[in-house]
Amino acid sequence: MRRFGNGSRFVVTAVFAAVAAGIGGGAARAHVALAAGETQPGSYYRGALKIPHGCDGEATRSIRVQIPEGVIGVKPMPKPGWTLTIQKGAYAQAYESHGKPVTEGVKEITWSGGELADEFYDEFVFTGFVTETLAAGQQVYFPTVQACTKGEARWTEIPAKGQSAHDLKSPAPSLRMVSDTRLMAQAEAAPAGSGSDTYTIGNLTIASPWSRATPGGAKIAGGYLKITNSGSTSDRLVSAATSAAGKVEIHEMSMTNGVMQMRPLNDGLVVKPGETVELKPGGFHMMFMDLTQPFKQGDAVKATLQFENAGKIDVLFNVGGLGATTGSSSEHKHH
Ligand SMILES: [Cu+2]
Repeated sequence: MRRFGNGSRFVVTAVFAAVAAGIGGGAARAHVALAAGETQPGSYYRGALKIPHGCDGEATRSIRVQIPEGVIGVKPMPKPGWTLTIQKGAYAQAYESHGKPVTEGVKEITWSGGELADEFYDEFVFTGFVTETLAAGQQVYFPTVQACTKGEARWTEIPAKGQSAHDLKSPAPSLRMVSDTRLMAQAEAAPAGSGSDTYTIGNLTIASPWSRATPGGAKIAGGYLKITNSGSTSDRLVSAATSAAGKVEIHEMSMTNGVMQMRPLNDGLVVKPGETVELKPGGFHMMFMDLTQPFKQGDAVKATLQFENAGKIDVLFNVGGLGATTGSSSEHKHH
């Protein structure tokens, strides 16, 4: 009964919201927006501005879009029947692209001189690189002015803190930064495997460390292994480090509200006496972050594990293929 009550209240709220939007005028119509509203920092992005209609029935004659800071190397796609102009400018900071500093680039694109009837739909496309100065969870905006035969529509509103884009009449097209944890979570769903390398330090045995090749542009990779404690006291994997990654975290994965999520274990991972703890896809794992270069199949990534009692030990993570479920099939480059 309670559930039902909540459900109907939600429906009522939704109806009110729709009515309110109607009063606002025009807001009930589709917005100018980006076809792909999410991307990963540190990756190339293809932006397609969707133009669902003109201005109050008038045909669209030009589209002008501003490029936000942090999106560099932008190139618009020419469009038959439209004149393309770009405005370049200095970036607020220098970025690195292919090992070279970049300080300026396209800040504004205009497609003009064409005619897109109110009854028709079209897309205006550009590509660019979304730098890692943008963080997951962050949103950037591409204010767009749509000029029509008569009048214009300014898709330039940016939500204030605590405000949602849904509250705005003419929101600027937005792009949300996502981390590739979702990508990882998918990979994590693969079954566990095992390698063949074994390391011993004190009372601990570390078996078959392995990882997976990283898909293009991915900056994180999982690390898997088994730790067996044959001693009589507890130990703890405190941290790990490698020159192959900016940092390494120890993660736990869990289902929360039907969504696979991972969180760092800031106190490390305890291995009780007589126990084996397995770091595997879908469970505890190490997360190599800010990779200095992609992990390729056949690589052996050296990392130092730090245990509270047993101390430090260097191990090699054998990198399997993209869909690898084990490191054992990969070449062993050591010895
Ligand atoms: Cu993780």
